[in-house]
Amino acid sequence: MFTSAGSFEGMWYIFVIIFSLSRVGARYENVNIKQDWWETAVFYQLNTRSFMDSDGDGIGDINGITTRLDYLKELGVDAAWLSPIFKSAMHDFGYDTTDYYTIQPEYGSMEDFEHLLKKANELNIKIVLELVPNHTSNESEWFLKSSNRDEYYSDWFIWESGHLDNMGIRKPPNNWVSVFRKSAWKYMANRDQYYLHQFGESQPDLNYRNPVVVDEIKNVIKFWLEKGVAGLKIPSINYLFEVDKDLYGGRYPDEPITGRPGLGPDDYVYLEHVYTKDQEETYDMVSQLRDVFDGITIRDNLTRIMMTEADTTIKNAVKYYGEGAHLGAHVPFNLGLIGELNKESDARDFKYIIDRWLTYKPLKKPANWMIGNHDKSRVSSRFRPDLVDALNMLILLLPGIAITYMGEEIGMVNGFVPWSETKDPLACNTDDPVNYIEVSRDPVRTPFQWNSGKNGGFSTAERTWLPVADGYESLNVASQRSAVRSHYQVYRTLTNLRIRPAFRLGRYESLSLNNDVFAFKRWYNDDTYIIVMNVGKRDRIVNLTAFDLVFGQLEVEASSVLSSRTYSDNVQANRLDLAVDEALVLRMQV
Ligand SMILES: *[C@@H]1O[C@H](CO)[C@@H](O)[C@H](O)[C@H]1NC(C)=O
Ligand SMILES: *[C@@H]1O[C@H](CO)[C@@H](O)[C@H](O)[C@H]1NC(C)=O
Ligand SMILES: *[C@@H]1O[C@H](CO)[C@@H](O)[C@H](O)[C@H]1NC(C)=O
Ligand SMILES: CC(=O)N[C@H]1CO[C@H](CO)[C@@H](O)[C@@H]1O
Ligand SMILES: [Ca+2]
Ligand SMILES: [Ca+2]
Repeated sequence: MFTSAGSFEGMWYIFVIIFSLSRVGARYENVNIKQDWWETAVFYQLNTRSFMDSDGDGIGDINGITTRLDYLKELGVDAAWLSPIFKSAMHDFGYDTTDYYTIQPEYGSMEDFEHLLKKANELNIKIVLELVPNHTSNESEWFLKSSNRDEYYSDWFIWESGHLDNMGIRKPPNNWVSVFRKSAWKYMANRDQYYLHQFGESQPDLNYRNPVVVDEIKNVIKFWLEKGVAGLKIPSINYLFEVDKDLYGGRYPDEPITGRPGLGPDDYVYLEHVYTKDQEETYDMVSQLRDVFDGITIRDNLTRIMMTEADTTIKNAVKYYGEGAHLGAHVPFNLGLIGELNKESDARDFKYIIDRWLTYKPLKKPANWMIGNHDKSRVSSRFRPDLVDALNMLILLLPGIAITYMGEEIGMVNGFVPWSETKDPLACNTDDPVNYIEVSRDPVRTPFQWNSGKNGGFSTAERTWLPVADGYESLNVASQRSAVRSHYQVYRTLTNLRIRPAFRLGRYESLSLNNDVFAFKRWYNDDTYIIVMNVGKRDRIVNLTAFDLVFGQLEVEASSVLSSRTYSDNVQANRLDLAVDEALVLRMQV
């Protein structure tokens, strides 16, 4: 449904036509620039389980999302990306799929999902789903058949025999360690072999050297695109392939030891992952999968996008854009702001990490910016609550695509989840009721805070799947919506601003004005903006005339919640005082 050509008519391209007189001389410019829907979109990552519970079982669901689409519209979101909703054994909350063609029953039915698509389509909000292709669940039919050596499925996973040591004890094939700690190999008695799992024990890796597996994954992609989703997000894409064992006499080689102090052989970072990550074959596979998206794009005359996530080096990360005719992902995630900036970062670090992506990415491809996700500590907690507005200014006003993890628009903080209620397998695998907190991802997955009512308005249940974070009585959508100044109000102002040509099409230049103040300029013809933020620990005075052609007075378009400035105030370019965490969007007056 919703795939017939023309049903998205009028959204195919945003035409921006600007006639303007240049300041020097009377040169007449006629700019006609085509932008496809996704190239400057605001994406919103919804953790399905935690967004909105419609039936009172304490677990978020699809109908819950449908009832809150108007909230996304109000925020200025163009596309919602839903964390995994396919049928799952739920050991890793959807990242362990049992059936790629079915919806997890506790989230709803296929009809519920189709209804969501229809409603979203009416509001002009695109829906992107998450597909986890590196592994299935150990409870998937594919894996169960494979472990029973079913002829068709036998070679769908990575099976190895291991060996007996000199005491006659069975040992795994090699020293590989899983991302979730301990050996990446698990013995299955019925097959008398080990299977590889790069993540949890319940997540056996699929065998991408088997063309039948590749075909099946392509069918899954087709199935969901034909249903009408606007794209798919694929996590951990750089784990798809392991080294070709035929190059090593038919045995997977040990990975070298990093030699970093304080680590044991159970720790993932104990090893250098030269044989299990970032293998060269991955880029060709991405290009093959991209062809499936493009096939449907052409058929329906509506671009379907592929978003990929790979935690890797900058040079590997930008390879996912593809090269020449060998196209890669539309949106290869830029994890720099999430992974490399924190409360200790100064203005130079901000400039370095932001400019790095723009430097390495292919010139004509759009950049993308995200500051939070379901795996990393909340922005309020990882930085400071008062820096939330500055960081939202970054992701929404830098050139390209913006991606917000739900709750960052109101500055939600990490929840506290006691050991007894801990659900994240990464935390449970520590077997450590004290230090689990350092790796647990539950605190960023606590229920969304809608209002000051029971369970923050998320659910009517007695108990929610994870406890609602403390402080929800004051930190919630309802209170920020009715406040004159709030993170929510700033976020909405920013999504409105980014529609202007200077942000959609304009050029970019950045400066660290000193160690504490980062600033960037966006401009299109005569329309010039400066976004300036004090990320340091003391008040500073800066001189914005350090930017070329910036002088005189600037007008405030947006300001962080605690700033002394408000909309339409004027500031002097050559002398601007900024309090700690203060951030401003300024427009040059001509
Ligand atoms: C594709 O859609 C756009 C916008 O609706 C339209 O202008 C264009 O003619 C369409 N192209 C084809 C081949 O149908
Ligand atoms: C799947 O793995 C989990 C975690 O190791 C285990 O508890 C469960 O019994 C396994 N299920 C099957 C069907 O092997
Ligand atoms: C700001 O910089 C400009 C250009 O370097 C300089 O002329 C001006 O005096 C500076 N303003 C202040 C207040 O220092
Ligand atoms: C950022 C991201 O998508 N992380 C996921 C990577 O894959 C593992 C296992 O599938 C998940 O647990 C992570 O959440
Ligand atoms: Ca529910
Ligand atoms: Ca793999």
